[in-house]
Amino acid sequence: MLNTAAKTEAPGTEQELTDGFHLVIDALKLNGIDTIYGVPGIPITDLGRMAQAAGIRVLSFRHEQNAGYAAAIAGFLTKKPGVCLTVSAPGFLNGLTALAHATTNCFPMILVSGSSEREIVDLQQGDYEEMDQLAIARPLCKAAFRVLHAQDIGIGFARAIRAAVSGRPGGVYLDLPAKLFSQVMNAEAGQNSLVKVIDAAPAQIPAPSAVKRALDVLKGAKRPLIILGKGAAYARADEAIRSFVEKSGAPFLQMSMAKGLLPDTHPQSAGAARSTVLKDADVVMLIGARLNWLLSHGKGKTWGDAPKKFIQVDIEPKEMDSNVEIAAPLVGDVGSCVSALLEGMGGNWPAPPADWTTKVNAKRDENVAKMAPKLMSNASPMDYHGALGVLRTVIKERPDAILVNEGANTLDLARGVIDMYQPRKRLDVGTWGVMGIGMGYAIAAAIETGKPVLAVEGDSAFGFSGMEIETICRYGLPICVVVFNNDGIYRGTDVNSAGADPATTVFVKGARYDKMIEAFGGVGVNATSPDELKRAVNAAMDSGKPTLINAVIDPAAGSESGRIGNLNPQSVLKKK
Ligand code: OXT
Ligand code: ADP
Ligand code: MG
Repeated sequence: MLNTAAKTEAPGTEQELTDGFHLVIDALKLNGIDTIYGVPGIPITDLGRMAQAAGIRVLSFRHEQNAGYAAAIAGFLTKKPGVCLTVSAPGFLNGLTALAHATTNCFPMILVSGSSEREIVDLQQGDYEEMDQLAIARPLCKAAFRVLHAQDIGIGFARAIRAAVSGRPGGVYLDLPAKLFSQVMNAEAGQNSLVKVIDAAPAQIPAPSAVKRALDVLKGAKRPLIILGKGAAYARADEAIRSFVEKSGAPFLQMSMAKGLLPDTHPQSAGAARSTVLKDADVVMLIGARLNWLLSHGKGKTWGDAPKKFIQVDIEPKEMDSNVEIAAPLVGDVGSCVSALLEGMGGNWPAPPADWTTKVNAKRDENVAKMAPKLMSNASPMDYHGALGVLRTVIKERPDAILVNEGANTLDLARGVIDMYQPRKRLDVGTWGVMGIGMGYAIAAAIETGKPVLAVEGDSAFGFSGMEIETICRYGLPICVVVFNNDGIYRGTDVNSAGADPATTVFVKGARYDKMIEAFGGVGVNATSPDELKRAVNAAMDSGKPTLINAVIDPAAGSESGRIGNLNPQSVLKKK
């Protein structure tokens, strides 16, 4: 049942009317969008209220950036565009980082912002929150549209939805000037102007010749490697991917947000032999993964000197040859490509040479054995491995839970320690390494999946979105936030030898983040040992109550920038 505004006052004619408010809501509902993440304010406060009254879930955040991250990850989790609703100018700008993040990470998201009237903006007459938002958004997203007339709302939303989810998913900006909402039109004409998007993300079927070429290259491999990226996780072709990987017999590497497509404990997993497989593989098959900085651009010492052939499965044709020559480009959606590959493999497929898989498995088992004792550490204050060993067990016992993770050491060490068992359960900083995704991701993960969420946060990372702890308590979400508190960024021991100010990377010593959540009625726990951490996390996951655990980590335990310290420029001048 769509909304209509009111009966006409026009003398002598009985007609039902609708308006921009109602048409926006109808357009969203018609296209199955049932959740909005945002921050109220002029000119969209009433839109949020009316959307809520019409049965759309409207989650109000404390900062638009976090609402935007929630919308972005909602898109990744649901394959429907996540919607972030903001006020004009400052609210819009706060949402931009998330819009750009969604676009960079190929998450479907629509940033809907109220805006000033064109006639005032174009004459720069100094409106309330005046800004040419559409022009500013356009370079940062996949597509950007503005709607000026109520009868165009249907088309506007249809274009935004299709742009967000078709082909390579990404962020879309939709600009709604304030006066649009109160524009009135005939209700029937209004309904007829709405568009239910048909086949918004059409399958992109690969060319049979490309499938054959890819299989020929893979068959010729002596040391094959399959790399699964978050595009493969997004594609929701889990069964086909698993069957393909297992049929190939090749070792596989899962990028951070692809972990769990196959269990990290799978016999073909090479996650714990990363350096070896990247260096020694002679054929590398990328499935929904880019050869960007996370894979050292496919060249240099990470990849060793031995010549390699790359096969790449990607929905974006322009991704091919982005960094190195792709010998077998396979353009299409992961589901269609992997199904075609499976079909082309026929009944039996030659296993990779045993000397390769034996070597990889030996290296993996050696690294796992090396790490094992570290995970038993009972040090207090805790070191990273002791604390992460606890959380590794929690996720193993609760594979349904969603793990949100950000920080530097807290991120990089958790990635290798916490095995994932199911797809789309590990949500983290992604391609840009963005700090601040934590609470928005945790909220959307809880809302969109109904599953319990464990957010493992560096204390600095948590600080970017920590005020959303109130949002989490307000909606009573089953989110357990564990703040790895090492008193600072990377560690808490840096000293400023030049004066009284603290060093640039340290925080208040012994801060008690657990006290924050108590202000909003949540459960706060201070954990100084792995045992205390284990009890607190399990209690939180069992209770489903919003919980914040301040995990006291040794301030000296971290390293600068975690595992990417090499990216820091070094001054060649002698330190004064
Ligand atoms: O094979 P080898 O021998 O090489 O070993 C590898 C694996 O085989 C092995 N491994 C295992 N061994 C045993 N068992 C198991 N299970 C296992 N699994 C793996 O381990 C090694 C390493 O494996 P890994 O991790 O897979 O591989 P590697 O080599 O690390 O992979 C390379 C990369 C690049 C793919 C990987 O490192 C990666 O994905 N890195 C992501 C890095 C990233 O994005 N970091 C976040 C940004 S850092 C920085 O920018 C920060 N800032 C600045 C800032 C940001 N980002 N944003 C904004 C808005 N403002 C500012 C800030 C402020 S981080 C940060 C906060 C930091 O402070 P916090 O307090 O939050 O955090 P703490 O550091 O804890 O204090
Ligand atoms: P990771 O960081 O995990 O390696 P990236 O974000 O670098 O992953 O790469 C994801 C890739 O997946 C992008 O190039 C994107 O075009 C591609 N992609 C996203 N969705 C699909 C899909 N459904 N089918 C095929 N490729 C996809
Ligand atoms: Mg820290």
